[in-house]
Amino acid sequence: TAIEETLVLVKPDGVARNLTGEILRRIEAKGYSLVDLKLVQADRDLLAKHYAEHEGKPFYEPLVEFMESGPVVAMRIAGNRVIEGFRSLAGATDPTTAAPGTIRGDFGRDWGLKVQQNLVHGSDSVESAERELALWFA
Ligand code: DAT
Ligand code: MG
Repeated sequence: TAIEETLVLVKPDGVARNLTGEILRRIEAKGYSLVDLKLVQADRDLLAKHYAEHEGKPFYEPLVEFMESGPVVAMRIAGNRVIEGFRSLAGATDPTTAAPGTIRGDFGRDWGLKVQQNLVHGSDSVESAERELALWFA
């Protein structure tokens, strides 16, 4: 087995649309465990560190502005292969093409805004998860 922990964020659009419970319900229904959870108003410094890999890309500024536009729910989630497993629950980055049955596929769509408002973030590797959990649950 490979028991892992991952960082899940319910982004400002997910919190504003009252989807936090539905997202957590899916995580728990899959059998993953909630280890820690908090509502956070992220500041620029935290978001710059969180999204350092995307600095300089055309969507970076609108992404950071979107992420600081309202509170996010940060969750520490544990389970066997949960990093890959949550990415699978979340679905593809673009909510228009994310498969039905996934969080982004079922609830997300292209709102015609500058940045994809795709409801959730999930760490993409063991290294990212360790780095991101240290940032959000310092
Ligand atoms: P993911 O969130 O699926 O890991 P990512 O790490 O590549 O995707 O990008 C981080 C976020 O940035 C993503 O959730 C939405 C936004 N984003 C990514 N690619 C984008 C693009 N081409 N246009 C607009 N926003 C984008
Ligand atoms: Mg990513």
